[in-house]
Amino acid sequence: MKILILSTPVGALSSGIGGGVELTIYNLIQEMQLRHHQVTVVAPKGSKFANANIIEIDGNVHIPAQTQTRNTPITMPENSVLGNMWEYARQVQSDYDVLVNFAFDWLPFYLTPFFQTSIAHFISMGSLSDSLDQIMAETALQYPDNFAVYTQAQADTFPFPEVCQCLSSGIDLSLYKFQPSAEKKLAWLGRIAPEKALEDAVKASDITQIPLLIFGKIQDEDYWQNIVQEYPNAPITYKGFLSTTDLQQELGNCSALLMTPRWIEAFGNVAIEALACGVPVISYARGGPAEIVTDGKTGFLVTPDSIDELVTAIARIPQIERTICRQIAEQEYSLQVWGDRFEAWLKSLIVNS
Ligand code: HBI
Repeated sequence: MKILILSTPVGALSSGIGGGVELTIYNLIQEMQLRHHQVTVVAPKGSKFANANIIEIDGNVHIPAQTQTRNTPITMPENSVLGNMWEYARQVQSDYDVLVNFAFDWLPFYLTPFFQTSIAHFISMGSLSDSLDQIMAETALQYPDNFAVYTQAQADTFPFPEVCQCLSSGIDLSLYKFQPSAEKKLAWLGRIAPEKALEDAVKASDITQIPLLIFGKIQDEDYWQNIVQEYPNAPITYKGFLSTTDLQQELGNCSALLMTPRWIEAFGNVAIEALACGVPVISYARGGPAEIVTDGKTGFLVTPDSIDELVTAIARIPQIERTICRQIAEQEYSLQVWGDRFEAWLKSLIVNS
């Protein structure tokens, strides 16, 4: 297949602003190239990925949808990078068998009927706005095979769950080394922004006085500063936005990963990264992580927003077998298994002209 991937307009690939969708796009490129498909990526200027064919597009990035309210009108910045990306796609579409959209934005959905080449829409978050839900639902009505998500929990947040293909996610397990034992440290991993509720993990660290290592891009500086000021005695260390190689080394040395999503996390790639290192996951029973973690086996699922239950679960970490965590990652979340599902979906959309 000749595949054209259109990235998120919120930031350049490898900036970390795109969060989990950056990892998904990177993995898709690797997996499809392994399968001898031709892959080209259209992304904002400054995007860079190892061994990927990236077409960099100029223009202004979009406001992250999760910072808006449900009825915020759709905005198109002047010289929108998204508009420019899709103008490029319009011009070259006949060179490709399928286009894959990763933008969580109004335009690509609206454009679907105007394109001759099939557009596969991969939705990377749960429902965030009424106007986006509406344009997606209208498009899904006409193109019911063209919508895929990570999890059923994510699909259920939209008015069209019945047409969503749940592809789950996967990671390159060869990049993650299993560590059979760990120090008495906790980890938190992800974009540092309100919807991820880092403050809950910091509070749990403050209560237990167990060191908490924090990894990820600081997307909201004020939010981060408020947490630091509110919990001066919490034993937290900000480790930065590390490469996978460095991240997995540090993460694997932790006794558990804390996941505290305030929103319906579409998947939670960080959960399978932890499991791949043998690290149990303690998460709010909400969204994607609730479908990834098996309570009592690969970690613990606690009542959403209950810090007391986080603390109780932290005391139970020794009950989890770290080898089981790695085994589950290998059985359920390898790139091969995920790549097969994604490839089958794309193939199903190619209209042999
Ligand atoms: N916001 N407007 C907009 N468009 C996106 O593609 C987008 C976003 N916010 C976050 C985001 N993508 C990714 O970080 C998540 O899909 C993972």
